[in-house]
Amino acid sequence: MPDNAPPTSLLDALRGLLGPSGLLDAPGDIAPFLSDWRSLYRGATPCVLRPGSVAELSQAVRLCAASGVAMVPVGGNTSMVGGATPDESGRQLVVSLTRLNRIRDIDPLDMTMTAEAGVVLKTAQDRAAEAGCLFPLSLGAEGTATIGGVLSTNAGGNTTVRYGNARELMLGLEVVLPDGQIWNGLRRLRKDNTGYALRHLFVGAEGTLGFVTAAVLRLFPRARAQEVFFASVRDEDAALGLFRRFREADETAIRAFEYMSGVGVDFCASHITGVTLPLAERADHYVLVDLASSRADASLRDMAEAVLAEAMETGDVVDAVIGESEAQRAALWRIREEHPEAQRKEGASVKNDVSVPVSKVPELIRRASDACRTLIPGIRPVPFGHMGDGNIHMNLEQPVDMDGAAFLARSHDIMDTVNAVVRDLGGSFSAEHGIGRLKTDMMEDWRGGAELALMQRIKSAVDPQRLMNPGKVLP
Ligand code: 2HG
Ligand code: ZN
Repeated sequence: MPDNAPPTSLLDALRGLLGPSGLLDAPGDIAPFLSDWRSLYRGATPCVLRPGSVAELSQAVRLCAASGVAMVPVGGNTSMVGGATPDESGRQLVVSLTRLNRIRDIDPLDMTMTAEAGVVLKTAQDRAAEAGCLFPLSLGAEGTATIGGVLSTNAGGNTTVRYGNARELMLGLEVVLPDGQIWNGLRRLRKDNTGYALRHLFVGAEGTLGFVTAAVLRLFPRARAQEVFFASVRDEDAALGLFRRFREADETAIRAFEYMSGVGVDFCASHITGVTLPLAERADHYVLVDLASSRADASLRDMAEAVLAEAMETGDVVDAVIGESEAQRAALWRIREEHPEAQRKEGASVKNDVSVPVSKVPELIRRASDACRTLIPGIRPVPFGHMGDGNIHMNLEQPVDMDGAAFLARSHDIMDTVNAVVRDLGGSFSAEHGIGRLKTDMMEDWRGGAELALMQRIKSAVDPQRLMNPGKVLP
């Protein structure tokens, strides 16, 4: 682990290179970079570098590498696992890429967009829409998360079921390597079998192998029809059954298929202004389905209504509401998107971002909930998320009468309990949020042996001084 403190000469050289707007060292300016979104960690750093160009970043990295000083890349700082927070030593330099925020190119014929790392995800979506296209990656933090961050973490979100996760939306990359070299792999080719696909190394590496500075992203035809509905369902199996019905009716139409528990929706209705249950009766299980088509006729609505009617006849779906306007569709989505905030307002909670084969989702929810109730009586399971791709946020809320800190002290027991079920079902302990700092100690157990040894060798080959985001991903 590198532990060279940044010498004053390095800081002076960086200040000279980046100018006053490119190096923040006032306590008020660096404060937002010292803790993560969930406030799990509190780190220290002498300064935050904000290069204004890829060339500046490259030179800054060369200087840091020459002094053996560690660097922590950060985009929108929305990591759920402390992936972009420096450690407590005060020796790691934070490098924010938010000034690299140009969309370099949009090509509606190639269906590609070349965007720099600091472009906010929502901006990328909007710019694609202005060009008559769709950039489909969509997640709760899209107003803050950046392209560099979503690629570095291989973010998934709501639309993975249809469009894949960030990796599948990336055709080419530009990277500043740990020694400062710039690798320009910004190719926009659908076919390019020319040796190892190096771009895939950096996606999901969480900044431990270098800085993603720009990417060629895939665009899609924009939707001309959209239907969003919110339904109460009999149980978890009925939710999965509905997914199957839609898949059989038109697989390409399903843009998102999200599950929510009654408890989670109750939290949203009580804590989030403007959110109310859009159905007459409360239920224990709900789904939100987002369908889209590039045809502008009524066929999508007809299909949705036919599938719903069929599922209501069998009792799988109890009740449903279809959004009749853009505002109504957004209001239905809000019930789902406000889950993290509602959970936070309700009290202390432990997050488990896990995945299992889609067929096992109902069993995961039931078994993990029961096991946690046995572990801590009164605990409130709040499973929600991306049922259509097998990624459930198997979150647990503290018992009403338990002290929040005492509950959080049991975090490891809770995670172990959920993970035992996940492992038994052939799943993963981290589906879309990554490893960051929070889950490094699970890597040995889950990915040990040849797999982790190979990761360590790749790390040593690409970053021999181990300067890039130390303490993240690899134990
Ligand atoms: C979501 O799907 C995010 O809303 C956050 O991945 C999940 O807060 C969570 O556990
Ligand atoms: Zn999620």
